[in-house]
Amino acid sequence: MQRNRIVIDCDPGIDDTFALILCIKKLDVAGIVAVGGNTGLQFTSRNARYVTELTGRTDIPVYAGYDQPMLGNAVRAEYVHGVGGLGDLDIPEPKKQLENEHGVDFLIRTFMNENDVSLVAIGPLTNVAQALLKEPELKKRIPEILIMGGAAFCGNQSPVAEFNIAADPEAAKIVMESGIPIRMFGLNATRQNWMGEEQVKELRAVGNKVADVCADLLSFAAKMYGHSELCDASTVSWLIDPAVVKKSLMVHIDVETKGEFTRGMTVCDWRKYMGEDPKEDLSHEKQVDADGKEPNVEMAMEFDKNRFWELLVEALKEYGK
Ligand SMILES: [Ca+2]
Repeated sequence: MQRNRIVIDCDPGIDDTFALILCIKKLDVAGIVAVGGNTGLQFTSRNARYVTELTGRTDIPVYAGYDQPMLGNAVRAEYVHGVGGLGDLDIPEPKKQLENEHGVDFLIRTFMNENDVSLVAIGPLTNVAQALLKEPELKKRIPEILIMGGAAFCGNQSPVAEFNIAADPEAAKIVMESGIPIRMFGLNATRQNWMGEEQVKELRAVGNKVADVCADLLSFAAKMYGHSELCDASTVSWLIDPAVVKKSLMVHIDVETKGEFTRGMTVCDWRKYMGEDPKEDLSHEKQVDADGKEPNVEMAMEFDKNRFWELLVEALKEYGK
């Protein structure tokens, strides 16, 4: 079932900002919760408020959640997003204030009282896991979580772990084992979306303030790394236009929390797919799934980056001149 009303838990972040801009224009955003991730909570919660001002939607409440992961030290990605999280943008201190309620309490209040709201989680899963621990009934109330995180194969924070999961593996494990239907957009899908200087020009051509900020952010990423995958924006586009994901597979995923080399890995059980598709199978023979665990995640496998780009540019044009 396609739902339009969402709550976004995020750590803006360059690609989070694109995701917020897309969602605010195309969906009904009930609230935004900030989490520490790409950078510290002081910046992610500021940046979320900045985006509501940029988009003229200061009516959307912004909440601060947790800054630190459930265990261990915080992992940051300031080398990707800049210390303040928005590249080299010099953003004004927002006039909009944070809500007084804690982000976790907002998540609990919203999902315990409202039906048909989807949860979009595009940062470390700390807030979501803390909410599930604080209110055990919550797992029966959240109809779906769309997650940017994990990887079918290769990681980025480590050879096997993706950043959002590696930043709080215990939280990811709690969410993954909650029984809540999960759609996951991992690195295997984001890596199909390479946006660079060519796309910066297209964003500039839109000619409004929101698109200009997007152009500045993408330009920062393109200068640093040659491209951006716009991971979080790619992820939320799945909610707005399901056809951007051309193929997805139901798979059982466990989160590794202990491994010497593999902490934060999303361990995907592909055994039942072996023998079906040579792209996902080197053995070409069906393997026995000895664990018999049911799939708990719908994982994006093939992404239509052209369709995504059309959707993004269309949304930016809708912000007007
Ligand atoms: Ca993010």
